[in-house]
Amino acid sequence: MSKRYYITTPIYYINDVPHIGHAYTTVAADIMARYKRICGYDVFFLTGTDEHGQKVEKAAELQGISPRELADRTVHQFIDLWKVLNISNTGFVRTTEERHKKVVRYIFQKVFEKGDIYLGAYEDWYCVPCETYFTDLQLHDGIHCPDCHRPTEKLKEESYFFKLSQYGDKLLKLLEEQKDFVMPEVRYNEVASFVKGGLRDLSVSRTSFTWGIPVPMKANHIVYVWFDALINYLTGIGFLEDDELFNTFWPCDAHLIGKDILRFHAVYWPSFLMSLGIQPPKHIFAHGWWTIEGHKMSKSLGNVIDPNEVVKQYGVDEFRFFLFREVPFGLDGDFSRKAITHRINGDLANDFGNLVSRSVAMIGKFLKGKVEKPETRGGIDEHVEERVRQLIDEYQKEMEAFSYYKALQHVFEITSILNKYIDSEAPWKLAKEGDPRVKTVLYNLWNGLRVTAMLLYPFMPVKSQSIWNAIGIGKMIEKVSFDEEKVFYCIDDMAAIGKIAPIFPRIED
Ligand code: ME8
Repeated sequence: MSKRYYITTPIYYINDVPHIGHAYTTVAADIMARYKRICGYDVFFLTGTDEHGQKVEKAAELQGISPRELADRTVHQFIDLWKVLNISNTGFVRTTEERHKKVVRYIFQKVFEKGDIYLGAYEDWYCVPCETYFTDLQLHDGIHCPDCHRPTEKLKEESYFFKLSQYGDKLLKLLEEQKDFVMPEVRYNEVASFVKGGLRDLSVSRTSFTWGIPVPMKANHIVYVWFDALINYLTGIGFLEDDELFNTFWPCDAHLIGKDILRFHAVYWPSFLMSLGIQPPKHIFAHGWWTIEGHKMSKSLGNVIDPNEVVKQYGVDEFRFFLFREVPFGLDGDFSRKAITHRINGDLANDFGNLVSRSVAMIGKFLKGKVEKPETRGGIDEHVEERVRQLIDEYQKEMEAFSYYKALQHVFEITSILNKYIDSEAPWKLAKEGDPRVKTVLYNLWNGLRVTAMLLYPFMPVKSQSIWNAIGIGKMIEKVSFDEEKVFYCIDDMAAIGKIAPIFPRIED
């Protein structure tokens, strides 16, 4: 059986247009999906939109349209942005789809029949934007939401409850047995201490609005938007519809999320699944938050970054690359025009772009555009090849752990080694002296570039292909096998390489 990998993004609320934060998680998942595919995995990559709930109902009301109209309008902005960003998702769930509503009703009923959902009454402080209740003790300054700091309102309603309090020990056992269930470690610790603090039953229905999925046994109750939303991870791979697909891909390998929605994914979600007798996901990775030029991104500050604009100005691969080269994945980061310009000019135009153009020019001039298998090899040639091989292994280790930042550091160590190799071996001198080692050095450079482009492929799918084409490789990079390509070789069907336009033009400040 071939290797399988299932990765998801959160499903995004459609009360707002997509911004850099949504792009971040989705590109992160795309990077892993592309990486796993060239490592030989059959990948299912799911994203989608969260279209129910009070927040959406209120946003539609403000615009004077129905929630359905708002959803239909905004969902296209997400779909279009994913095209612009070259997102290679294989599935997309809208929570308003019939196939999803059917799954939610089925699961609610099942958990109810098991005795894990019961009818009770609820009175507490409710935060509408977060769709969450808080106790007096949790409130900030006695009235504000502890998460978003906006005012909460007192709400009393009849409600169905999920017996979350019964799942504390099971969750602790899961956390104990699977130390990488929640990543990175700081988030694992956060979840563990939350669970150790004791869990209260969770309200899983609302009667204060109507935009959502009615509870099967009492239609004036609407299924809590988070109970509804989390289930998309099952709907998307054919739960109740396509057992073969479902059994192939569940349990999910990785849910990628922002740190803001950790508790829903790492506490509630596995508890719902345990109640259903379905295995929990293997990993939940929670990343940090972006600020913009040092400020929190917010509509009122007018600093919300539209990824379409960034792409227009800097290029799609440059944007994708920046997001993961600038900040270790997992930590918070700051987006600024200065920082993205600095990264593009430094890493891409100078270090990598120059390496490509110098190498291509020399292969054109000294070898008539084609590299050949070397006849003589000196110590330094072997050393370079060996070092590159080690760095590829390091890269793979880091990629497996979602350490994209470190993986990219290894890639740029390779470019730095290759740049130094050119300077120290001076192929133009070897050519002038008629020394056959010129072939060896250019062969190593060509191979170094070839593997570097492949290592960058998950981050920069278009540019890496351009580099392969520029160095005479006609293959589609997305179809290759990582293991076959990571060794140094010489190809017979290499196209002769000639002059190329700069692949990474400099950005003027
Ligand atoms: O929470 N920096 O949807 P949402 C980094 N529908 N990432 C950010 C960000 C920022 N400044 N702002 C948002 C929801 N994100 C629910 C999810 S899943 C079953 C339901 C990213 O539209 C980050 O991934 O509010 C965060 O978790 C997600 O957008 C929240 O998107």
